Amino acid sequence: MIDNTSDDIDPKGVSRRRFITATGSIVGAAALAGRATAAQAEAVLAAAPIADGAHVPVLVIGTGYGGSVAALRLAQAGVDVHMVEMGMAWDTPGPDGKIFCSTLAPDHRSYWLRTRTKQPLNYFLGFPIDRNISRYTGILDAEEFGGITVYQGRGVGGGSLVNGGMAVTPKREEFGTVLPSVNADEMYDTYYPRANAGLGVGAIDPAWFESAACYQYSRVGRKHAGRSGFPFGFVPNVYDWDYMERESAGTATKSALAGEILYGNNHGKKSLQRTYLAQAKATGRVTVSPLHQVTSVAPAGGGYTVVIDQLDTGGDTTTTKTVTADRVFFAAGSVGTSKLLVKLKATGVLPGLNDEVGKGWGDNGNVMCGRANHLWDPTGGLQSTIPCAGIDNWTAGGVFAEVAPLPVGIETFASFYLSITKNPNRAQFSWNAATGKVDLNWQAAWKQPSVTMAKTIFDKINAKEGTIYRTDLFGVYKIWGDHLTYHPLGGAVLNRATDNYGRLGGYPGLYVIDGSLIPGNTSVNPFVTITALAERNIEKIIATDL
Ligand code: FAE
Repeated sequence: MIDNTSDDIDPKGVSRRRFITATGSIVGAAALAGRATAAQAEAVLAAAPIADGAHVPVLVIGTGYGGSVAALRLAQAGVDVHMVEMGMAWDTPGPDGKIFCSTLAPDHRSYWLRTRTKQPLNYFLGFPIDRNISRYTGILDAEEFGGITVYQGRGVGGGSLVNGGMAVTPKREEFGTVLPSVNADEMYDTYYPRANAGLGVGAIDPAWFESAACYQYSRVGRKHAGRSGFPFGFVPNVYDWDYMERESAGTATKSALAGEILYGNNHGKKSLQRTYLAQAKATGRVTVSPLHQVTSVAPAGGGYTVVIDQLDTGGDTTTTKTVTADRVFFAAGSVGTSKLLVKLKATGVLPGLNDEVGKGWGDNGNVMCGRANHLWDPTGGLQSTIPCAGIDNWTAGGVFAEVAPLPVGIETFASFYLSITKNPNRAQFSWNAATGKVDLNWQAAWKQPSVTMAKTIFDKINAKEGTIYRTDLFGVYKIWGDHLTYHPLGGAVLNRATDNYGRLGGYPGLYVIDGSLIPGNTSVNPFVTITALAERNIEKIIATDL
């Protein structure tokens, strides 16, 4: 039997079992890791919790892609910005000397206010692999709605803290379906290049790829795709590829090669803390309040009154603050922004928001599956957590399937895939007065089109290779990971809930600037498009509104 009990570190003190067994070595490890993680921490914005009663020119709700672009560009234009983030700063090493824990040993740092992990891939060899953890304001939120679990990053840097770093610009010919009201020439000439530069997007060295042990799983994926006639290609990423080569050579502390990804990367990944937020910090005009959650935004004499709960690491409110802001940017992510706007409209705080608010939400067609390879086709016991390639059958079959790692540290003979599909279903957020919460009406059955599309690739590969699907990764005899999404999009769709630049009609000075603007699907992984759209919108807003 797999041991599901936790070896967690008490978030308020020192480790239990680990302290006793590893006192000597942990000190050395902390000293080493502390040096390396200091570089990571250096770039983080200085936390300067906002004072009750404060007035700020601009308040940004959330510190993910949209929020970071807005903060940087406004600061560069000479405006002081305060960012409010419900998650932690993630700038201080824990008792083990590391800021983030690995996927193989999730502890209290892993999940947002849970006492048991909720791992996306939650079974192995048919056994459940979730484990007990201490309740803490951890980095990954597995937010459960009726028909779907939505994974989101929590902390200064938003989703960039937990994501796979795949930085994909949609194909030019698909853009009309992604953002129909946006001028594609402007996006491809100006804003996508600006976003890619700002994010530090790079590509793997193809020669190194051919020889790297940690990408055997991708080479197997390529071989199988090719033999079934599917187009296959490299995918850009924000991971520092030179650093990964050094990890592989044994000259740098391992991160992607040590199972770090879902709960943060201690080295190597260029999260927003190292890119947009580091630049924002350099302006001297941006401050941030971590562990602060916005609950209300109400009009107040030309500006807005913002109510904010300050949280402790157990998730309890320690203080409620009321501040005022001339302008407020909603950048709380697709779910966070939609929930706030739907609640504020329904409870009469912002009654003039239009009826499109809460609509047009999609899961970017996410669905996962694994295939069981033959014993002569191993995928490697060492797998980089950073995906670098995918099967592109979007045009013919509506699927872009990334060849994903299964970094469990042993040979599994499995190929694993996260597919983005052209799922047409869209859900709506609504206020539930009885529970005082916002619901999402996504139905579990709405994933079926995604499964059907993904099967156009993997049924064919299985037939060609004489292989079968893995049935032990998402439950007992369950093939499809069809209960979740990593890519929530929509809920305050551009040119519908807002004007064509994210302005909320009827409320001058209120803006939406995150993934909620995008109507449910980007045909590829979404954060480059979220960043590029934010670059486009903030440029217009600075030029015309300030
Ligand atoms: P986001 O980055 O989610 O930031 C919103 C921030 O607002 C968060 O930090 C929240 O904690 C905070 N917040 C929410 N509500 C409040 C409130 N009321 N008060 C204060 N703060 C609040 O939004 N995308 C890719 O393109 N490539 C990938 O490889 C990829 N892999 C992923 C893997 C995982 C496991 C996950 C979860 C996501 C992945 N994504 C990937 C999706 C990507 O991270 C996501 O689309 C963006 O982070 C969304 O950016 P936003 O700016 O919309």
